[in-house]
Order: sequence, then C-alpha cells, then structure tokens
Amino acid sequence: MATAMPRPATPMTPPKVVSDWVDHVAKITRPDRIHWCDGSEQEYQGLVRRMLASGDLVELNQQTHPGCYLHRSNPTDVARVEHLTFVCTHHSHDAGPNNNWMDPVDAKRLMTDLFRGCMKGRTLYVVPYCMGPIDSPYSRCGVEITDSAYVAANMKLMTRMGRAALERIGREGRFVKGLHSTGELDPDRRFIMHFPEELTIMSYGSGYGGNALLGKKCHALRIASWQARDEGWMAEHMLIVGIENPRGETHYIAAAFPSACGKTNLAMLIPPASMPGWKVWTVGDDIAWLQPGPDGRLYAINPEAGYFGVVPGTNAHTNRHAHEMISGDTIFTNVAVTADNQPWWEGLEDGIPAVDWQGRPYDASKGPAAHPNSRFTVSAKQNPSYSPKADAPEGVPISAVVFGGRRRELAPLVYQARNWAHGVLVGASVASETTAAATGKVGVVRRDPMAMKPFCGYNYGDYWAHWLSFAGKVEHLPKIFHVNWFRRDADGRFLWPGFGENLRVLEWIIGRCEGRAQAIETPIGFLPTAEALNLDGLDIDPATVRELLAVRPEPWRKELADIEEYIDSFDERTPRDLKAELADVKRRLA
Ligand code: GTP
Ligand code: SPV
Ligand code: MN
Repeated sequence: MATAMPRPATPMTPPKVVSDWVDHVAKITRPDRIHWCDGSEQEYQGLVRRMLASGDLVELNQQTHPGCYLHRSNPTDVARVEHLTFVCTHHSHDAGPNNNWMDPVDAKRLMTDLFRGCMKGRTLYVVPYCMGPIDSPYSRCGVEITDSAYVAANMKLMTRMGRAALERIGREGRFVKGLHSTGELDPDRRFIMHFPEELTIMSYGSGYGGNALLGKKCHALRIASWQARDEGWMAEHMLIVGIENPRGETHYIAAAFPSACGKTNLAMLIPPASMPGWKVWTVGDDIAWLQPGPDGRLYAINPEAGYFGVVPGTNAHTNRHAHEMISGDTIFTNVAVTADNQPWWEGLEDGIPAVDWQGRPYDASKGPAAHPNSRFTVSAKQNPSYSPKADAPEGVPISAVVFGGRRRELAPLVYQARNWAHGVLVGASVASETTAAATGKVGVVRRDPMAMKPFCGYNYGDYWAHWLSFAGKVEHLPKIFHVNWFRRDADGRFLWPGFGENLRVLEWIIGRCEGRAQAIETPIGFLPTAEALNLDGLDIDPATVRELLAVRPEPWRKELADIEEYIDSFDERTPRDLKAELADVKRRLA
C-alpha cells in the first residue's frame, strides 16, 4: 500500500500540512512510489533518463542540439481545453458568465471518482514550487502532485521548484494545492477544475502545458486573479519587457495579448539595425503579477522562471534570441524532426522535415510537419536578453500597459487611451482571431477582455470593477495603449512588418509616457501622426502607414455596438463606470 511505503531517503523534511495532504492523495490514487522533487540538476537528469527509457521523450541530435529532447503528446491532447475547464465556486455568480461553472461538491465527487486508483503502477511526484522570485513578498507557493515525469521536468524549467519552495511553504503554511493525473488521456475523461475558495486545482486526463503544468494558467492566473482581487493586486496574461533607449534609460512595459498573439516575441524583441543603441530586456513572456509599490507606481514580477513558447515561426530573423535559446537544454513538444534528428518546424529557415509531430513519415498532404501549437520549454536563464531585474524581489515599475490582438481589419497599429478608466474599456474590448493554443476553430474573431477570457478566475464584472479601482489606489498609474501587429491587405499580407520593427511603436509609447511624443486625438483615443512614428530605415510605403493609422467612424460605430452588446451580456456586476466610458466613446463617434 502506498502509504505504508517508506519515504525515499531525502534530507528534506516536508511541512506536515504538505505531507498530510500527500498521504491523503496517495490513499485515493494508490501510486507504486512517491518521489519528492528537490529541484536538483541530478533529479532533472534522472527524470530525463526515465522518460527516454519509457519513450515519453525522444533524444534529438545531441551534436547540434545538446540537452534537447522531443515529447510527442497524444494527438487528442495538444492544446488547452476551454470547454473542459471549470471554476467551481459556491455561488455560480462568483465564477461569472465568462467561466464554465460546477458546484464544488459535485465537481469534487466527479474528480475523486476519476482519481481513484489512477496512479497504480505509476510514480506520484510531489512538486513544490514558488511562483515568483523565492525571496519576493509578492511570490506565492504551491505544490503540484502529478503522475507525469514530463510535468515534473517541465515544472523544473518553468518554476522555482524544489527544496527552497518547500521551505517557504513550511514558513508560510499556505500554498495552492494542485492535483494532476494524465489518467487515460481520454478526452471524455478530461477536466480542469479550479476551487479558488479553497486554493485548490484538480486536473485529470491531459498532459498538455496549460492543462497540466498547474503553476502556470491554473495557479498563476485563475487562482491568483481571485487572490489578487481579495488582496488588492492583479494577476494578468501579460509579458513584461524593459526597453532601454540609447541614453541608457529603461522603461518597463506590460502587454496583454491573447494566446499565440506575440507576447514571447515582443518580450524578446531584437532592435532593428536602423535603431542603434536600443536594448531590450525580458522580464517575463506570459504572466505578470502587478502590485502597488511604495512610491505610488505599479510594480510587476514574473511568477514564472521559464518559457513555454510557441515554436512555429521562430527563426533567426523573427526572433534570434529565442532561436539561440532553444538550441540547447530544451524540451520540444510536438515538433517534427529532420533525417538527422534535428527538431524542425514551419517557419524554420533551413532543414527538411522527415518525420512529422505524430512520428509519421512527413507527408505534406497530411498537414503541417510540426503541430501549429508545438511548444518549447526552456529556462528563462538561457535567454540572451534575460533582464537582470527578473529576479528582483521588488519587481520592476511599469510605465505602460499595452493591450493587443490579432485583427486583420479595423484596429490601428497603435492608439492610446485617454485615461485609466478609458483604458479599462479598451482592455475590456480586446478581440482577437482564435489560434491553435486552444482546441476549437482557428481564425474566428472573439472577444477576449484583457486577453484573460480563458484565465480570469472570477466574474468579469467584478474583474473590471477591480481594474477601475486602481485609479483611486495608485498615484502614478501606467498609461494604457492598444496595438495591432496583424492588419492585412486584400491579399492577406501583413501591412506591418512586426517583430523587431515593433520597437518603433514602443518608442512612441514611451515618448507618450514621458510627455514628449506627438499625437492627434480621435474618437477612440490618441494616435501617432505618421511623422511622430520613427520610420527611419524602414521600407514601408506612406499609403500603408496611412492605412495602419486610419480610424474610420462607420466600422468603429459597428465595433462599439458589438462591444456594447458583449458587455451587456454580463450580469449586473458590470460596473456602471465602464458603461459610461463606452457611452462616451459612442458619443464621440456619433
Ligand atoms: P502564448 O504562449 O500562447 O500565450 O503566446 P504568445 O502571445 O507568447 O505568442 P508568440 O510570441 O509565441 O507568437 C505566436 C505567433 O505569432 C508566432 O508564430 C509568431 O511568429 C507570431 N508573431 C509574433 N509577433 C508577431 C508580429 O509582430 N507580427 C506577425 N505577423 N506575427 C507575429
Ligand atoms: C497560452 O495558451 O496562452 C499559453 C500556453 O501560454 S499554455 O501554457 O498552454 O496556456
Ligand atoms: Mn499564454
């Protein structure tokens, strides 16, 4: 019996709150073995060896890609499953119309039935982790119990995992409990359940990132957003980037784009050759925790310690740093391989795929070689632009908050909200074409307020009220902007070159924060004139720039009607001030 087994010889003495819970879970799940993760390098290598032996990992070419491995997931388990993700609060109103809801008693009964005996013949890994710098007052800890060595290895790369986290849990006594099993990987027996009132997550039947690495979206966004509302901070789907100008001054920007809409790329941006002297520093690429700081500014930490990034499209021209960073010590999930066993994906500039992401001989008629949502997992320390401030316990001060999405039409390259409350409306109005990061149709425009539709752990009405409340709490709030790198022409070509050239837009944003850059006022907010954007050395024709900066009243009136209908579809908790902002923009457009 699992509980009768001696604990493995380890000098770590787990806090009783943790060991009691592990004992309780082991009684239900019946693992053959229990492994307490200490977070060491030897342990990681041991996990890798075990997965190579079991076939969970395939070794890639160690000459060209030392320390790189490939994981092929079950073909039905390649993305987040929003329709199987639930927020289980006592009152359904607290989860809100934006979440699937189930009564917590029913949900626990359902999950406990699934978990019963599910770890027989398997190892139960206890993964203690800290989200955020280990000594930051803003960080929060959790423990994930999982029967997947792949999850344990990914958590080692993605979080501060192991001994130090367990010690902090011992001191604090409070942690988020995450229980995970890959189960049978059966889509009909798959659920991702959140119990924010009890700081608990239960995930069954998937091994994919956002469903299974519970520190990430489940803890650091759904549970943390709930805690943040109660405690007066924010947990957001945002990258954090430091932009250093040629005078050596650095501004930090936090940007919320929906999944697979360019956060990792913006966070690791390479300045174009025609902008000498500019430097970019990555603090985070996916999640930001924001807290009012002692000097009246908003400070951000990145709760993560690694990147779980989209592979396709990554090459030496789009993202040189990412391309370098994933050439060693990286776990690839669902990419293709070449005849000499190098990882390969669409958008890589060299090599030919021999075997596709499902392990079949590559055949172009069967679709892309790499899965469109194939991912790399890598420690953030491997990023050549890793910010020295990324481990600072106090975080970094945020000058600008940027929202964005994939909009082939309408949304201009950039605009600035008039003030914080208007900025909250701009965030609440984010819409974007769906991507392969979640199962379902790709390329359909849907509303994704603050890029948090799949991740906000409570009622969006309460969430917008929480956002608005910062106007009274933080003296020097960031300025709020909206960007769109994804406008297309009639032939479907991108109007804006994107990637490194996005720095030109960030330069204008920073100029606005410093009160320097020129803008014109339009009904939707402030826009740069073509002259106010630094386009030196960029080969772009003036008509394209005019198109990128055009605000046409008629389609915008339609957009506002759509936004109004969307916001009205929420319950009475939606703040009146948000509706007043919307009425104000409508008036300006009339
Ligand atoms: P998640 O990890 O899912 O939250 O995604 P993300 O927001 O970090 O997206 P990521 O940076 O990985 O980009 C997703 C896709 O968008 C990749 O295929 C990129 O090549 C592409 N992309 C990123 N930035 C740009 C851009 O400025 N222009 C264009 N056209 N494509 C971009
Ligand atoms: C996203 O889908 O926004 C991701 C990948 O960042 S996952 O970890 O699966 O959520
Ligand atoms: Mn994400």
